[in-house]
Amino acid sequence: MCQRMDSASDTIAAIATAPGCGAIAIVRISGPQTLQIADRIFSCPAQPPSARPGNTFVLGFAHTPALDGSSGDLIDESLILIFRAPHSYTRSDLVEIQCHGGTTSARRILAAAVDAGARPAEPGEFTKLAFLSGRIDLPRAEAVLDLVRAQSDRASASALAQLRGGISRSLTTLSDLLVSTIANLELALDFPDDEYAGPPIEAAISSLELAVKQSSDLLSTAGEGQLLRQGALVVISGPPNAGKSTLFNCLLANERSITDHEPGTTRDTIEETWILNGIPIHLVDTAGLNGSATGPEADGVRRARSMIRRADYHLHVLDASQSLPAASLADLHMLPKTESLVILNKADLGTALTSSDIAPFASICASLLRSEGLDIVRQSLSTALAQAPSTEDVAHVSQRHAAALRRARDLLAQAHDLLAQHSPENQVLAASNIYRAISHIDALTGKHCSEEVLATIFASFCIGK
Ligand SMILES: Nc1nc2c(ncn2[C@@H]2O[C@H](COP(=O)(O)OP(=O)(O)O)[C@@H](O)[C@H]2O)c(=O)[nH]1
Ligand SMILES: [Mg+2]
Repeated sequence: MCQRMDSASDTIAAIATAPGCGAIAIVRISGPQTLQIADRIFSCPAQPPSARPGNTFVLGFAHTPALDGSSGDLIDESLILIFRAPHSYTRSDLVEIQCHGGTTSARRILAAAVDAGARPAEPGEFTKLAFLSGRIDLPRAEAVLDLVRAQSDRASASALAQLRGGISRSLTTLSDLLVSTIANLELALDFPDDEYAGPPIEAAISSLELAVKQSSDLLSTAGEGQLLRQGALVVISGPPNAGKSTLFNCLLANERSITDHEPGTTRDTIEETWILNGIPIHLVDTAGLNGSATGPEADGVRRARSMIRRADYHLHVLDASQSLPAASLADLHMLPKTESLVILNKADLGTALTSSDIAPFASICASLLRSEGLDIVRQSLSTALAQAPSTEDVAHVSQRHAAALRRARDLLAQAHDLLAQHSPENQVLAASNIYRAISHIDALTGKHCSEEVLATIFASFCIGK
């Protein structure tokens, strides 16, 4: 386990709810001084907070710290929830004071807690304490952030599966397998001439095959994990007046972008988040690719091209009622063929342009004005983004997990090949590879990891979590 931070001996406090107008706001306090601080800033009938059992709550008044018998200035009528160590989120004493929403009460209660001896918490510090106290491992701590940030039900289900140990269990199984493999291997290395050295080596070879497979299985969830966490940047492009903004509005089911028969109506890039089958999509409408544009329209075209370069996927709209000018054909062929879908729009006006003219690009015939072809666009986009979406609520490894798992898997595959050569020197090298793979897995679970890694992970949390 990583070394406990000095801050484990501090008592930290933060507003745990988002700023702004809301029904209630919550101030969280945790650490060894929590109950003494609560007694100084919270008054309730009968017993003070510190005399109450854990897992209880009581209605009372939050106030500025009481001094020498004086009761302090009233802040708000509030509820206090008391959690006693080790039965709390951080495993330390913890209270949550629920006051009226808005910004004033919570801010004043936090200030009162700080006056009474608490330190303002850093981002993610409550979850960091939960990790440092051993209550949750690192993948579970990261899942808390994923859950808070989830933009869709699917992303939230994946984060919850990770919070409930989906990834941790697989990593423990893998780590246990490697530890027993190394034990077998060490035995064979200690007694190389022993007639019993052969079977352990063979067992280690099979175990490594299994370990490589387990790593690959976890890694196979990374692509979808990235999609659920970050979403996909889908850019709508095409020549002016083809129906790009009409497509944008149809997909969002919202008249977000202005459409008009006049070319050059959309001058800037317009971005909205849209959830398609649980995948957060950052959908961007762009200015038409007009090579002869000048002034602000030319700026819009530059912005469109810059967006197109960054896109994960392209929806390229063409007016199918007219033949395609050479410049527009050239623009189309700048796009990656496997990550693009062409919408042959305005089919109601005729089909001068057909799918064979734009082969090998995949295309869909549509009349967006009549909402025809939209379902196929949605379906094709969803399939293109998540080839084989997971059907159950499975956890998905993050980019951090994937990077470490790839290193571990490569080391294990090499170890496997080295052992298969049946030479004592290679067996020593193989053992060293397995030890290194174990250390990558330990860094993943947080069993051994640097303060630097932890700081990076928890810095992306919000304050109060
Ligand atoms: N006939 C017909 N007109 C369409 C269709 N889709 C869009 N339009 C019209 O084409 C014009 C340009 O559309 P717009 O979405 O602004 O094109 P953009 O410049 O590519 O964004 C508007 O007058 C739309 O109403 C369609 O399927 N059929
Ligand atoms: Mg437009």
